[in-house]
Amino acid sequence: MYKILAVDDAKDTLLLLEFDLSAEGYQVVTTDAADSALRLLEKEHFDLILLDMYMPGITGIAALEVIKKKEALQHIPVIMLSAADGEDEIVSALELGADDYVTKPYIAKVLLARIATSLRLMEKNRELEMLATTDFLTGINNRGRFYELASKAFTESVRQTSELVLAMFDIDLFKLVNDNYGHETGDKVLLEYTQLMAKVFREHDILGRLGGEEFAVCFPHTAIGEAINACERFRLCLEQHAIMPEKQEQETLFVTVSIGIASTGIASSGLEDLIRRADLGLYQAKNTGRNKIID
Ligand code: GH3
Ligand code: MG
Ligand code: MG
Ligand code: MG
Repeated sequence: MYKILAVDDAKDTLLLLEFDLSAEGYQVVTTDAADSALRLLEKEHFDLILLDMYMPGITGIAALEVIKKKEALQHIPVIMLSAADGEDEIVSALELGADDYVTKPYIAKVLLARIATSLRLMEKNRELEMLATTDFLTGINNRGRFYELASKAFTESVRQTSELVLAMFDIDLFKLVNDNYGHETGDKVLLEYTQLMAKVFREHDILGRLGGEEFAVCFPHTAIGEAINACERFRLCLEQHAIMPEKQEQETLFVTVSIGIASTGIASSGLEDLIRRADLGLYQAKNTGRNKIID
């Protein structure tokens, strides 16, 4: 059920909105001031906001600006509601990021149709965002999304002077898996590998598939020793994890992984430098026998 926040200083408008939206099957929360609306938005999730333009205190327009600047809120569709139908007002609301504009007194049928349209677009955007940021085969962050999240975590770690660790993973001799067991089994290995990763690492560690059989994990607020322990746990789990090939006559198979690790602990000049050092470790792991971690 979609949850809509209706904000208007006129009590009669709120009553009408509550009646019309509930009748349509929406969950409605109403409030008569922008500041309390902003507080509600901090605490609860809403799918859409109906926002009056003119209210005493913070105006709807000012609240709209705040909402559209906040990363956590800017994706929520906002429909402005106002008795004012001056063209400049409509244009400025839309320019500030309002998704639609409805004049009061509103016609229930039209308002409901516009709400449905905004919700449909929001769902489409969500779906597109998911497709653009998720790796299709494994369902974890793709390369672009991983670097976006790692970069944010890096900036945060600099601000808080807390340690951040980056680890690069490359499955050993993976080409042989494809050659000996077929591409489908190769895909199955990648999938089980990812599931194992998700199980071993913590919720707030950032996982990503960089491409092919290359993965990365970013550990925010983590000391290098802790990250090495976690990676070692993963390396051992993987080594012991038996995978059933697609063709049943073939024997179970095992894969191993090589890992390079770098930390912001030793004077780090940026995320690129961290990646370069982790890559260097990975390269050394590959060149000195594989199935190991080098920091
Ligand atoms: P190394 O230990 O040196 O990393 O050897 P390797 O065989 O793992 O390295 P190489 O880079 O030569 O081979 C990677 C292979 O990964 C080649 C490619 O066919 C395979 N691969 C990449 N993406 C996928 C995928 O999505 N599915 C499957 N099944 N195989 C993939
Ligand atoms: Mg008003
Ligand atoms: Mg590779
Ligand atoms: Mg490899």
